[in-house]
Amino acid sequence: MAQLPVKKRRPPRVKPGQPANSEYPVRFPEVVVGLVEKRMGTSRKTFLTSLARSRGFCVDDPCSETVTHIVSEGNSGDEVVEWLKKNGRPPAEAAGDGPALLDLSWFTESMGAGRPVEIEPRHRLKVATPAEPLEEKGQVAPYICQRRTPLLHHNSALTDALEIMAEEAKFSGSEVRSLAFSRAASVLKALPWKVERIQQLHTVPCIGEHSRRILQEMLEDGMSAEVEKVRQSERYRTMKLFTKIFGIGVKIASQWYQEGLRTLTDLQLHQIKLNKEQQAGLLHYEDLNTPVELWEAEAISQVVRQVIEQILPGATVTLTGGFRRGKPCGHDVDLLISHPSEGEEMGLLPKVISILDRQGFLLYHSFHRSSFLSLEDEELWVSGGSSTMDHFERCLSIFHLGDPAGSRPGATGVQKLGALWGLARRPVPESCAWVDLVVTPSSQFPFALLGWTGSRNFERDLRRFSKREKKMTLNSHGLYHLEQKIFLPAASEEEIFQHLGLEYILPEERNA
Ligand code: 8DG
Ligand code: CA
Ligand code: CA
Repeated sequence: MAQLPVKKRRPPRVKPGQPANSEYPVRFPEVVVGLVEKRMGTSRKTFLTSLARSRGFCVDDPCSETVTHIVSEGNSGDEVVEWLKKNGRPPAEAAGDGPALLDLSWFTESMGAGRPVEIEPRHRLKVATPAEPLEEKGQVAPYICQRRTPLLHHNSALTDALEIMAEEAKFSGSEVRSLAFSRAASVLKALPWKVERIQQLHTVPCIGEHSRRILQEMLEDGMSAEVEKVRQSERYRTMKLFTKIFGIGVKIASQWYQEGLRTLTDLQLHQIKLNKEQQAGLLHYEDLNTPVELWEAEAISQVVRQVIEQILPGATVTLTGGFRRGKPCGHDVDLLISHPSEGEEMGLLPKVISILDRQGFLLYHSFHRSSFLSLEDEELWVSGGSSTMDHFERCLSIFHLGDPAGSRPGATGVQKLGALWGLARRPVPESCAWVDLVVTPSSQFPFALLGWTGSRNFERDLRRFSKREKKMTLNSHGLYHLEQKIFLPAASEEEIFQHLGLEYILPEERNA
């Protein structure tokens, strides 16, 4: 897809008497390098300056306010701070607020790569007296599963903008670009402080060039023209409308858009063929896109619990997904069903569905038999082993939440749920919600719980971390060591984190 026009950044001012940056076009306006002369010497500094400029880098006096990356050779961090102070840089700034203090290794790697490489801890010079809290100095872990990401954070205007860009990239079929924006949004959610200047992000990982440009616009102008253009575009709005129909992905929505369809009525007028799940999604479009509230999710859990209790006493029903992460509402309800004695859960779900259906709770359901053969099945671990799709017995259903008076004739189940409306403090209109019912054997329960709690970004990185850093495959069925060829059993989520050498992250801290 063609790139949207991007607001041009003015290159930093050149001080009188300094060699001009303008001899070569500036390719990375967000990075301004300052080379510290101490121990480097004048001639080497001149040589490195020319080299950097010929590669499109901006180089300025290390004591200038525009400098974002201060590079030195053969000095300790404290020596550089001292030198900067002597040469006119205020102490607080010299000690690390804003520009990163870097070893020459960052510079040489960047020259080699032909672009500013991401700053890693090994590049940074250690300063004995930090002037800022650690987080401000960029001590942010690179993987989402190593960070605590609360539901409420300090940077929602910025993350909203990046998430629109991520969504737009997904609508354009670019998963890679979408993920890059999503990762940048996730890292901002984990910062325990509000970003006010782009310079504060120089040591924060996972923020690519495009995200940085958007953030810079947002921080300087309070809005991003590029994001606004996406938000207003007919394509983005139509794609959003269509992909909110359950079972409609980017491919179909995009095809409809290209055929000139723009509204839900257009789909009906053109007699578009839909499968049963999509028909149900379209039929209840409004209701299903009205967020489910926590108390509704709890009422549904309670109904399922009561039905299960009749069939298999001792079975458990756990509310997972966003609600377990502390969200007050969600797009659906994710319920995990299990039983402490392995095997007892087999054959339970069809019976539960049949009772719920008889009692008038289900407006739609589709049952998926377990496609799980055994843990020893190599396919589950080696190729595609960390896919988010799992193999549990499962039922996707639309729950009728009914009306409080139970006015639907003969719908006793709805009346029962009506009694549960007692949980609500205000009148409840007739409504419905998607409910995912998933059955897991008890030995896999902790893995399923971890997998279904989300967020999707958290799960993706947890699996990426397991594979890359630990040579293990993690999915909702278990954890497998690819080199030792052994399974690592766990009785709780905490044990899974332990196997992976990670600090335990509470569900409420997984809102990446
Ligand atoms: P929301 O409903 O509150 O909007 O968000 P959510 O609860 O975080 O998202 P979700 O789409 O309901 O997904 C919940 C988690 O379930 C998510 O981390 C992905 C995970 N999940 C699995 N296996 C499978 C699977 O086979 N299909 C789907 N759709 N999700 C799965 O672990
Ligand atoms: Ca959910
Ligand atoms: Ca779900």
